[in-house]
Amino acid sequence: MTSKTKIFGTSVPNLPWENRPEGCKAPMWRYSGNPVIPRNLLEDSNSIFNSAVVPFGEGFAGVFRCDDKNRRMALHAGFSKDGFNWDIEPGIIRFEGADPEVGEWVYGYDPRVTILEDKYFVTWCNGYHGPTIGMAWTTDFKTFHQLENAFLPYNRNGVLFPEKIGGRYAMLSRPSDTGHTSFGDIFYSESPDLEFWGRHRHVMAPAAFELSAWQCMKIGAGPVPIKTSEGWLLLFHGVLRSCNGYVYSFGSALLDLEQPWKVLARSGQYLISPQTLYECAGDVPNVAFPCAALCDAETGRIAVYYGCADTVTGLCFGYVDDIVEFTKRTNILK
Ligand code: BMA
Repeated sequence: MTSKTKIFGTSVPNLPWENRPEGCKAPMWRYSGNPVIPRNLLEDSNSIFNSAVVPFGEGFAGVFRCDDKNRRMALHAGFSKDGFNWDIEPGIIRFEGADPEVGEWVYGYDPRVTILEDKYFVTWCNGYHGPTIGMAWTTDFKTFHQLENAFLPYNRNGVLFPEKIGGRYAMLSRPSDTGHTSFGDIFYSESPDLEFWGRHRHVMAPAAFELSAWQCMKIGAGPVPIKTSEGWLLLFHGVLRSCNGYVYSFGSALLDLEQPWKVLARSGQYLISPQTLYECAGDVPNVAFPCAALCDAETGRIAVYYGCADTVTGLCFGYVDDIVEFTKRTNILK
């Protein structure tokens, strides 16, 4: 099958995949074997979720958020031949080479991995007098070279674009506070060298409650944006404050290819909201939090890894054509 929407990227014919279940009309559907990664894959893990994977060698590699049984948040490398069965290293990633001021490990969570030029860049929520965006690169998922933090605290959901835009490196992020932030807009920043970030631009605010309640309290970028002929396809999480706490769902937006702070379309409906038992029950109930997408440019297939209830990792699937059509059909922008 060839898609109408072109994905500018590589073919990943072996991406983990399951066909759309019979009778399902939704643009994305869940893997029947979810959760794809259980909470106790490591002997000492309390939970494994909000994690990032990329094609690597003949298979896949990733950076995983594993909270341990002390409930400390840390990052672990992992490898897989098929994207379903993962071997996660029991030891936490020790980032090397940073200025000691920045390199002192406090905590790390919610990683993203971007393939950029000839390296794999990791961005994550890094403890430095509060949460901010940590950065490192690797070529083998064994040695990780740490860079300066991209921003001042407090910030979360730093997501690096997979190429320079207008001659500069580009990142989305979500300024926040020290705690369970009750606000949050997505911003765009540029850098000439991956160290100094500026030219900050506003991308999206939460939606009006009356328009799209699942994303009315705060929003944050999810997986690395996917470059398509219709714009950058961004999956993002949105939060609703219910009488029973926060509810995390995710939807989609299309951003201008040259000026990604300009939003072309934004879904009013969610793609996935917490509905299954593993999304609704766990350490933090009612959370679907995407951090990675594998795409096969050849067929337009997309596989998304998302954290479920801050406890396990789920996998869901869709075609780029259906997700782009859905984004436009349910668009809430005037
Ligand atoms: C956010 C982050 C995520 C988490 C979510 C729900 O603020 O801490 O890691 O999945 O809350 O608890």
